Amino acid sequence: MIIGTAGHIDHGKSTLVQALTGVATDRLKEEQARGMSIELGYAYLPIGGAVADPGAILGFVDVPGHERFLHHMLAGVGGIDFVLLLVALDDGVMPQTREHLQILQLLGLQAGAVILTKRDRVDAAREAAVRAEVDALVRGTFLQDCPRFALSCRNGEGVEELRAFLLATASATPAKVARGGFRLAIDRCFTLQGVGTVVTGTAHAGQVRTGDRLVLCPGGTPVRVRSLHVHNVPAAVGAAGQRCAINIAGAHLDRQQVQRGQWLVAEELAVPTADFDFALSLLTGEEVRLRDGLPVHVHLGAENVLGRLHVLEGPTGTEPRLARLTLDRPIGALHGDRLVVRDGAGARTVGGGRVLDAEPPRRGRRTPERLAWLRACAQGGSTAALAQLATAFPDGLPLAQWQRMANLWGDTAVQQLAALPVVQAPGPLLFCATAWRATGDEVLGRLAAHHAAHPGEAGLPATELRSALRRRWSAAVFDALLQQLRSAGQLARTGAAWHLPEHRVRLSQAEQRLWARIEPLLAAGRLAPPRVDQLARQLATDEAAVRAVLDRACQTGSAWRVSDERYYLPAAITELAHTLRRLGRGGEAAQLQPLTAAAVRDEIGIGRNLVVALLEFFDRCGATRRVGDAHWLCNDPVAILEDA
Ligand SMILES: Nc1nc2c(ncn2[C@@H]2O[C@H](COP(=O)(O)OP(=O)(O)OP(=O)(O)O)[C@@H](O)[C@H]2O)c(=O)[nH]1
Ligand SMILES: [Mg+2]
Repeated sequence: MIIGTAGHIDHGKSTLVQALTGVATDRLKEEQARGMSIELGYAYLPIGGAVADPGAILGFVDVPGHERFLHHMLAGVGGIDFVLLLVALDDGVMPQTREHLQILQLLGLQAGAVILTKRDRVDAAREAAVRAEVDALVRGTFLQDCPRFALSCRNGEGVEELRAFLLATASATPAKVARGGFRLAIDRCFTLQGVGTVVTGTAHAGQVRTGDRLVLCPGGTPVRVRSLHVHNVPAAVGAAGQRCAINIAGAHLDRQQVQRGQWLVAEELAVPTADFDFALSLLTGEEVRLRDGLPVHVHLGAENVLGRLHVLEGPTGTEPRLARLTLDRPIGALHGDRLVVRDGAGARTVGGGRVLDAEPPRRGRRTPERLAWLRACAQGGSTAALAQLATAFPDGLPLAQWQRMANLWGDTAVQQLAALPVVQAPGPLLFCATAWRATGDEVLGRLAAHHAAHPGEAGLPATELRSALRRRWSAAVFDALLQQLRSAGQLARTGAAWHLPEHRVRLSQAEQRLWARIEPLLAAGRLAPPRVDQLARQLATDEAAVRAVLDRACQTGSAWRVSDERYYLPAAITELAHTLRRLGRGGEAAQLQPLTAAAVRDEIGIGRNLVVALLEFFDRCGATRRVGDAHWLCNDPVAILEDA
């Protein structure tokens, strides 16, 4: 458990941490000279039992109370689980007591205790008055019903009770679930003699082990974990909810470029963002100051960055506002991260909230679809948001983007997705299963209408079907839909034409009569059937009529068009495909051989020009590829023809 202090300057935070842990956290010369904290202080207290077990150690983050160092306070409280809000009994509730509490509330903290300090300085009447002030302060906040301790660090009264309470609370608090990719909010970076670069911070998700490869975000520098300390003791594994000190190394690592505010993350999470959408809770009184593009300081994790605030919608009912932050520079931010927003001068807290979508689109930020997606993200998180997939991402949501939102990878992601109403398409992209089926139905409906209107046509090519959808689906995604319908037996393809499986091109009676005379001539010609003009002459018919019937026969799958002049029966083409496969694979030698016109001609004994036309036909089918004068097999020609 990580415990943070909070409260007004000089109310005794650092003194209390020292009384509890024995560690003096004000270590800077300036802090000692001025008698106040400036930077964050860290201390650890073993719970008892094995000290080497990081789970048995309480971590303390001591923050400064001075309002000028509020940005340090914000960097410190981003990763705490439990807060000690200190109120000195002589001073009572002061401005930073209120401001710190507001910040903790905005960060969504759930647990803590109020500590009334300097009891040695006041009488019972004063203590009662301050208790009443505290009652009013915490009403309606997460600290409303929390335990209170009155104590003195001067004479030690009450300190033991508090320590016992914290140890008991920590023992009763289950460890955080450390799932997903690792994330650590860096709050310090230093160089240790003989060790190298060390970063410290609170792990927000996942686990880290010696040898792991991680990335600095933003920056993108890859590093390797040399060793680590968890809660100040050497450890093999660090996990979410623990303070870690990690010794990192990397060929491109420059100590000067590692800063508080950066994250150390698993590779798949290293996607910095300069704008994100979030659920904004405003502090009372800030509403009137709100305007589009308001300059603000954004505090997220240990980061502090300038940006502009744009309200997107709301508030509606009890729901917070939806807003976008456009930052001056990219930072590491993920769905679910808490943040605090202060005014441009860094003097006032404006509000705070939770990141909903860290990879928002540039355009259409306020469309009803977009707002519905954000509302779903706010209410049910990354999984529930998928219910809005159809409208928010009609062209698919990149799988990796959703995985970053959910911080869900590997088998866990596969299992979770399998249980959800989504379809994975090439990209990989996620589609709403219902919308996916509806698009399939739309395609089937369009084809049914086409068949009814044009019974003599084989069907429609994929490109035409896709452009009719008026959606920006890629050819690959649309093809996946068609293939799925085909596997399900709902769709078939002849040549390039997609059609309903039961659809047959019907030749008119006149066409059928002519085809019945053409077919035997093609069959007799076998691997060298007559040209169109020769057929017309032999049958004493118009050449255009012969060509029209041949084209129609191609649509029904009864013939193949090899060139403008030459049509083959399927049996002959299949025979050629077998021959080319055998020759191209090098026969017994089993080594790819070039298919030159001469070699093929020698094998099948037909004219050179015809062989050239056939090889070009197989090129077009995708079975062979021309390189110089030769053609090389690149796919199985027999399989390709069967598939077509
Ligand atoms: N009499 C009395 N003095 C105390 C007690 N606790 C702290 N002090 C004194 O109060 C002064 C401020 O204490 P700190 O612990 O530095 O206060 P802080 O809250 O850490 O202050 P910042 O970090 O600067 O916000 C010091 O001089 C302490 O000795 C107490 O219980 N009784
Ligand atoms: Mg202090």
